Amino acid sequence: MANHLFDLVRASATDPTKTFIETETGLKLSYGDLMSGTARYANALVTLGVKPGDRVAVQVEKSASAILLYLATVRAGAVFLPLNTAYTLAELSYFLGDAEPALVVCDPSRRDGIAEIAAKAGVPAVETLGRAMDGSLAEKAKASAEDFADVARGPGDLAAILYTSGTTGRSKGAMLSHDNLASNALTLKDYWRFTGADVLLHALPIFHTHGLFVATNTILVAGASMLFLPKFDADKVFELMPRATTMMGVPTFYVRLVQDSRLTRAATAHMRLFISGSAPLLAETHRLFREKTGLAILERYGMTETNMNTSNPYDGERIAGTVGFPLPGVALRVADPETGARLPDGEIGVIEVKGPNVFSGYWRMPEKTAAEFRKDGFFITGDLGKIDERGYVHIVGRGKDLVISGGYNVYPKEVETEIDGMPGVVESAVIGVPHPDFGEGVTAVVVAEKGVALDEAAILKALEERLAKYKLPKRVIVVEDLPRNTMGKVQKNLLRDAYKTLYAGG
Ligand code: MLC
Ligand code: AMP
Repeated sequence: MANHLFDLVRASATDPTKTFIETETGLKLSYGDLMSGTARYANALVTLGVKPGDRVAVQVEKSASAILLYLATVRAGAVFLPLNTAYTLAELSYFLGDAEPALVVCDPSRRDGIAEIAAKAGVPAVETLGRAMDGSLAEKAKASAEDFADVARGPGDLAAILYTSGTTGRSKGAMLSHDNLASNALTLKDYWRFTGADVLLHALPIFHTHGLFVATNTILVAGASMLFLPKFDADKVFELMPRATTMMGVPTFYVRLVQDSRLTRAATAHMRLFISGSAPLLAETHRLFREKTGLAILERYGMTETNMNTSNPYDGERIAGTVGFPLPGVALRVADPETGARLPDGEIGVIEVKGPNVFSGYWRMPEKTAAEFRKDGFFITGDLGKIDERGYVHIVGRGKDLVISGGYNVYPKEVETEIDGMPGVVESAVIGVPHPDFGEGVTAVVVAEKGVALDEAAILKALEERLAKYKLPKRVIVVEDLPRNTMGKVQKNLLRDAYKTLYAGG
């Protein structure tokens, strides 16, 4: 049966002996193992009652088995819903309640807590999958048959839902179709010249677009290989570079690499391409990297809702501080934020995109979906940018109130709501200010009730139970009041300016 996304994988898995993933423990998974392993997991999913269209929510550590589970979900016609391993039980409860998955898969160490919230959300099944190919789901997969008749899925059918936090209130599940993922993977493979000879150094998490789709899907459709690291670790990166040809990373990876004396032409001699995205790469990082290695980092721009939109060229000039050209098949315009009318090149406006890469909407939120698309089908990214005279797209800021820390999005509203609910707090404003390692550091500016002495450590401790660690403010600053404009709106730009050197010097 035709399964739009998995058929592409099948077509590139021509050599069953070829390595698909090698992990740092030396475990090797070939393309043959991929075919049989995904069949086993797909059979296990069906036995557990997962039906086409059902959501499979997955919060597991990075492993080769986790990739098998992703692809098995696609083969079974179900919808893969990966969740950040940093999410707390309080955060997970919302996702389970909203997505109503048929199955939750979690790390064995988290089973008890997750089983409790899953039961409350009415999720019928909870299974475990550990990093060492262990866990109850791994056992069920091992005991299952190694062939599977793929469930028929067309280009428009859902393959995945990825939650992105909202600027106001609740997280939204971005619904991604088989063709959103397939078309982008094929485009990136060609644009970045991936072939079966490539070996990608994979140090990103696999619960977001960057590590799961941009990296893994591109490798899959090229029939290439990945060296899988559990997380970014400069020692391991230098150890493996002589065996790799490419790496994809968030700017923090490159900030750390350029500070390392081991970064030289010799160390990167085997590498043909370094790609950066998910947050702005400083021109200074680009310059230092080039100076030390002779290689220009290729910066691209994307989003959970849209997959990848633009990229600096493979052959042409890779210009620091720009995100390059719209990818083939992607229509991009810079528009007036109010009207959506296209602005002349050189003018700053909101970036809007349209193409096969763009998602079909937010899960069960038709109004929110409608509000973020123009009538002519363009999606409003909320990023502010301009197009220069050579056609390069520049991102100059964000129209949305969002902080990006080490490539992870933090929506101030979510952190403010938690802080505002604490005893002794009148109000708070959460901002992002320059941070030498994470690009932006989440920072909370808090107003205390009269006579109350607020304690930074106590606020952080209370937040820790509610929010994933990367969302926690790196600093909490207590002030008398917040600056407001005549409309009464908090002037975050003034706060960002006041604290712009808070993290200077490390
Ligand atoms: C970890 N910490 C962070 C953090 N990551 N704090 C803020 N921001 C982050 N991104 C916390 C840790 O919990 C720890 O807290 C402390 O900071 C220091 O940890 P570390 O050991 O230095 O961090 P590390 O584990 O090395 O992680 C940093 C990182 C990682 C940058 C390598 O965050 C990472 O891999 N980020 C990639 C995110 C990503 O994949 N984004 C793609 C989204 S898709 P403590 O208290 O324990 O000391 C997307 C679309 C697109 O955006 O275009 O791609
Ligand atoms: P996410 O919702 O996690 O997918 O994050 C998407 C957001 O990351 C985009 O809307 C941009 O604000 C930002 N982003 C991604 N790539 C880049 C880049 N190369 N430069 C600047 N911002 C980027």
